[in-house]
Amino acid sequence: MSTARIHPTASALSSTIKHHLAPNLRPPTNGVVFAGGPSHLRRFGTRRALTVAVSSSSAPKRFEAIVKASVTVPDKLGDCPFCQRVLLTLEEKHLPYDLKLVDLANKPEWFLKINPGGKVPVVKFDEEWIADSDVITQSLEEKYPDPPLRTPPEKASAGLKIFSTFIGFLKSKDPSDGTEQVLLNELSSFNDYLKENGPFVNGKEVSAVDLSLGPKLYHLEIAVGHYKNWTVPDSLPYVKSYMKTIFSRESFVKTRALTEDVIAGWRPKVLG
Ligand SMILES: N[C@@H](CCC(=O)N[C@@H](CS)C(=O)NCC(=O)O)C(=O)O
Repeated sequence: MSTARIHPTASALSSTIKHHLAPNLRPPTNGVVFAGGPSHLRRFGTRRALTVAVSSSSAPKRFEAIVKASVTVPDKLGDCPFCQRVLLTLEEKHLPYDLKLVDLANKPEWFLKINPGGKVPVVKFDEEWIADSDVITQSLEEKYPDPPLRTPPEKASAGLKIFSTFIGFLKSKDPSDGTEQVLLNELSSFNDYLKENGPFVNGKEVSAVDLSLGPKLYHLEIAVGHYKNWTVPDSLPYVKSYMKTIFSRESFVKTRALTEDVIAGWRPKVLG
């Protein structure tokens, strides 16, 4: 893993976008950090107030997140569900960050120096660049456990096969090859799971698995809607309501890809 010593030059960056916290959530700039767990969070109506304590060790600096750039609109976030997962985690944990957008069709040299694997997302964490959404989100959970987003291991596999079965159906050119039914079976199992355990995977509160699954379901909805004229059937109301709830979350609206990018992103898979 490369370290933060490798720095992209300003001109080499495709783009940097500042993301600001709501004023009442903005960390002070003088080494003061968000402190403690839920006991430090009090709700006033729909607003969340944070009690702060002075500390120099774990101040939440601005994270740098290297993510996919839009291919349809300049300087916009692109359509990578793994990038959105990481951004959702930062948002839900109220951690400030700056985006560095990378054109994946023309990867800049500075990016390949940071991550020779060439994949996004990559996040600068404790002066080190870390790749892979699994590793990044786990590191964030360990370092910033409040609010907790951990999904208990026994629930972590809920909905796990939806993404791969969606891709199978999307790529399929033969309507009778069974890929639609395989996807329906996975969605149906997830519907049963949510009926018993919902509204989120871990019950009442959103957790890490929802932040991973939400962007994938968003891609599913747009891509199969566009390329197959297909929607999640009404016979799966818990899945439909789960999607609606996650897609309308403030963090999701702020980090979601443009519809045109999702459609463009899946085109090679559909045509290939
Ligand atoms: N397992 C990785 C997957 C990341 C991934 O596949 N990212 C895609 C964009 S959605 C990428 O960077 N593709 C560029 C390439 O393969 O050249 C994660 O969870 O972060």
